[in-house]
Amino acid sequence: MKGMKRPILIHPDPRLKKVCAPVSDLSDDLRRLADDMLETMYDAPGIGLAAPQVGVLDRLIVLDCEKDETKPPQPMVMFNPEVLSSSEDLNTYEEGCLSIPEQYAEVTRPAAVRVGWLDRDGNPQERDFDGLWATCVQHEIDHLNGKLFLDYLKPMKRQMITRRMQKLKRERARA
Ligand code: GNR
Ligand code: NI
Repeated sequence: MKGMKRPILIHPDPRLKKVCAPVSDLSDDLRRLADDMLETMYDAPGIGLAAPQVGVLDRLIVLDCEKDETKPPQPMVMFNPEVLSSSEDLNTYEEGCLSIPEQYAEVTRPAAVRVGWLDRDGNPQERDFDGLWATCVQHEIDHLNGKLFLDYLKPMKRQMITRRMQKLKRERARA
């Protein structure tokens, strides 16, 4: 159950722009990857993580948006997640991304979504999400389609953040 921490890719990286491949057989390797992603997410800390953020181009996301530390954790593992329907009403959240550290921007998305996926045993699941869970699951599914929250911003702001990240990566490479 307990996974190992993996390094998180920082934008810009070509792997964060790829459309990820559907998972066909749920192997032990894929379940281990899910455990590693949860470990990496909790360690960061973050509320979600998509496989491409650790360099694996498979359709797998993990999330836990339970913010109340007095409640038990609610880890979720979703293979091949799909938005089945979206509410007409929208919600704006200040989003961040573990692949774009310390940069935040408001993004507007459907306030509620119905999502279908395969759980870690390969059983199909379907559930409605709202609030932070709805925002997070949409943010994670975007990652599987090579999309970052930056893609919703005005070009000027996107370029400013991308330049900051290029600088951060140069500095990290020197250190
Ligand atoms: O940890 C995260 N926080 C967050 C806050 C608002 C909207 C989306 C997110 S997801 C992010 C982790 C991450 O980068 N997942 O891909
Ligand atoms: Ni992200």
